[in-house]
Amino acid sequence: MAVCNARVFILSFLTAVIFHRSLANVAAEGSTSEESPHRRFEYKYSFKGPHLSQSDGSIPFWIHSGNAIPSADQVRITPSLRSQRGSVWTKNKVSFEHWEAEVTFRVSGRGRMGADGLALWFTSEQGLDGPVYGAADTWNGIGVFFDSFDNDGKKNNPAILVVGNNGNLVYDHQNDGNTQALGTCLRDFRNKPYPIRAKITYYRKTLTVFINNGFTPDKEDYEFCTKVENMIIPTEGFFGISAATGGLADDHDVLSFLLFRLTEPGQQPPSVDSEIPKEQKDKYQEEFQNFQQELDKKKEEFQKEHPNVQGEPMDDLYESVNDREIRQVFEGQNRIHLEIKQINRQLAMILDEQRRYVSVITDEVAKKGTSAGSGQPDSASQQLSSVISTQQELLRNLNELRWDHPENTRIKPLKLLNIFQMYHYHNISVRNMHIAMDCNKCIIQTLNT
Ligand SMILES: [Ca+2]
Ligand SMILES: [Ca+2]
Repeated sequence: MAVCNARVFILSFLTAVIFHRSLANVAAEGSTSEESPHRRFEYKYSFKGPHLSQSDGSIPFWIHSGNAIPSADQVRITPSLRSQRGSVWTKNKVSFEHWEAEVTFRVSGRGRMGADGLALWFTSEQGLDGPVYGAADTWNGIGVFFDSFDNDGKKNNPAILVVGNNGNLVYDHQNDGNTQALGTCLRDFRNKPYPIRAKITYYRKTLTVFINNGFTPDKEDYEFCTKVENMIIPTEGFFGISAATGGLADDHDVLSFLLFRLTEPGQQPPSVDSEIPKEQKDKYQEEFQNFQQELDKKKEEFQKEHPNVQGEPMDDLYESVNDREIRQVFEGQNRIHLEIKQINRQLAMILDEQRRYVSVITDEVAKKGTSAGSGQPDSASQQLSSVISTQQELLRNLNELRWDHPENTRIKPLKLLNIFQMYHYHNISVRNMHIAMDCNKCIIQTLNT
């Protein structure tokens, strides 16, 4: 009897477990479409400052070729010289089913137009050198191109395009890959106040490109650029960034490349230890220790050379060239803004004074008019009337000027030229107002004598 009871108990327990699990599955399946995938940073396929390169000029886990120059806080893929080609590639192949890459870069040059552009790659082989933005043609995989130069003259560059290739396609450079692009969007990515950020997601066979156009310091300010569905890419391949210049030349600087492995919700992301063979782990450990020792040595040297700054946080001591330029521009704008505010206050004071003078003059004229009796107006009072109407005109202009003031319209960033023009205009106006005021004083004195 006891055995029978136990069986019934086990059976009902199992039924409950199965029922519960199936409910859980239904819930999980119903919600997978909204849940975002698990995201894990992959340092072996990434680089970023402030210690991007090692003392020998190499980038840990990456190789660079051509004219690329790695430094502590960026990789200059090409300098702004004619006919340059450079690239960086992961040393090892990546075989993630889903991934996301975040790339931060600047394309800058003195010309109104630049060339040729920058490309992000995921390809079955490293395209170390070649004619497609500094990398090999007839690649197998995908390229996301930031095409600066308008080769076909259709006025549709700078543009961003996604081009897939199975190893047979020759890139149509002369037509800016027009007929080969699987997705495209127009974005001017050159000479922006902040670095451009591109986020490329390959998830469930869909490739999506988001762009942060470098107008704000907000890192998450991404806009949708393009999406390619049912995109088949090699199951394993190398990530790369390449760039090239032509007759025109831009600096193509990459500040960071960060790779994330995506795992669908409900699936267990593989543990880090299980996927790295022991010998490789030892090698990385050794590389890391060397790097650490070198860093400590550098720190010591720095502290010896700069005994005064010991103990201060290291990050505060440095400022990159770009940070400095942006800071200077903003400080300059701020100063001009304050000056214009000051001028506006002066204008308000002058306006008040003008009103007072006009009323005094009007009173005086009225008095003289009554004392002269009801006869014909003499030439003196006619002159005074014309002075008064001029004064009223002046008052009206002043009022309009105040309402045109940037305080009322809000200064738009980077319209420095306009602000300078406004500044000079206001300055001249203030000088004229002062002359007008002196003139008023003369008139009142004349009237009183
Ligand atoms: Ca082009
Ligand atoms: Ca074009």
